[in-house]
Parts: sequence; structure tokens; C-alpha cells
Amino acid sequence: MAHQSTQKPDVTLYLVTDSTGLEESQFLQKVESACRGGITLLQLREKERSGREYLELAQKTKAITDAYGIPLLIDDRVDIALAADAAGVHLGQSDLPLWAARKLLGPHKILGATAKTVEQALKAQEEGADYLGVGAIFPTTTKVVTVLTKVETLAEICKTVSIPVVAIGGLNAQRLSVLEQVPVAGVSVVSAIMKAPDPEQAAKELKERVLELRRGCGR
Ligand code: TZP
Ligand code: MG
Repeated sequence: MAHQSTQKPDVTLYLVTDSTGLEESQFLQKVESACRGGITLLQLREKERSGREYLELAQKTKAITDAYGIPLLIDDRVDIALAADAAGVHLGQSDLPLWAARKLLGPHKILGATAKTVEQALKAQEEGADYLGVGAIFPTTTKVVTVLTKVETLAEICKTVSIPVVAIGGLNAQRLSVLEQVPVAGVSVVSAIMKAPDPEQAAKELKERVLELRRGCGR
């Protein structure tokens, strides 16, 4: 059995970024606004940049998240995470296997994994994942290849694993009510913050809602 990281990420409100259609300065402003609004974790998610561009944006993003004490994770790319000295990576089912990522990253970095079934969730936990992203719970307008995950499956995963589980996909403040009674550790969003007119305010509202939900489950 692989080991989880020595770091325990706070996944309460987890922003996954999308810089599509934004000038770099606009993007970084949104990131900073979300940080002010109280996000607890940030994943830089870039699918179309070269390695060099991805690293440059990671360094600029990290300058902001560091100032707010928010860990920065990198989607897909262990090399970029290491070069930028990010807090860790998020890996999907077709990225590097978790054991290989852990081997490269060492014991202190955060390893997140996508899981859509109880089997995948258990395997990821076994391989040392520190948290699981589960979804898409609702159809999403963010560019992603994904299938929907039932709320019942999400609940089953939460009951089965001991690492934190985060719901993702089409979630916003209104839709969070589907998670009442589902013991998720947190919620992950892209559009609800990145496309909000005021990301700071959107993050504040979402965080309040997530904390309320968790209290509803006695956590
Ligand atoms: N993985 C599953 S759904 C999704 C990812 C990266 C995108 C979620 O984006 P949004 O805008 O919060 O629906
Ligand atoms: Mg991936």
C-alpha cells in the first residue's frame, strides 16, 4: 500500500482554473479575486499550452496563491509541478499512474486523482491519492471529456474511502443542494468562479454554502 502525502490538503472550496479566452492579466486577476474570496485549494488546468507556457503561467499563478497561503496543484503534469515547486498534481485515469507520480514527487507533495467509480476510488486511495475528485455531477460547459457520475455513486465513494472526496462538474451555489446528506469534504468548481462577474463574491458565497452543507452532515 502506497502512502498518502505528509501534507493534508484543505479541499473545502477547490478552484480549478480555465484561462480560455482570457488575457493573462485578466486570468491572474480572477485568480487573485478568488483567493481573496477564500478558496482553499487551486488547480491550474491548462490543456493547450506548451510545457514552457504552462510553466510560466504556473510560476505567475504561484506568486499569487503563495501570497494567500493557498496550495497550488498542477493538472496532468508532474514535470511542471516539480519545476514550479507547486504543492502537487491532479491526475486523471489516463495520466501517469499515481505510484509513478509519487515516485517522482516524493512523500511531501499532494496527489489528487479523478475517480468515477468505487473501484477507481479504492485503487487511487491504495496508490497514495490524497484526495479524490468525483464527477461530473452535472453536465458542464467547461472543456472536458467526462461522463456524468450519479450522486449515489458519489455518496458510495465517500462512504468507502477514508481520504477527502470532492464533488465536481456543473456545480454552483444553487445546485449544491443535491449534496445535502452527501458527506463530501469539499466542492470543486470552474465556471462558478472563473465566469462569475465577481469571483471574490462568488467564492465567498460558495464557501459559506459548502460549510453549511458540511455542518448538515455533522462535519
Ligand atoms: N472534471 C469533471 S467536470 C470538470 C472537470 C475538470 C469541469 C467542471 O467545470 P464546471 O465549470 O465547474 O462545470
Ligand atoms: Mg488529466
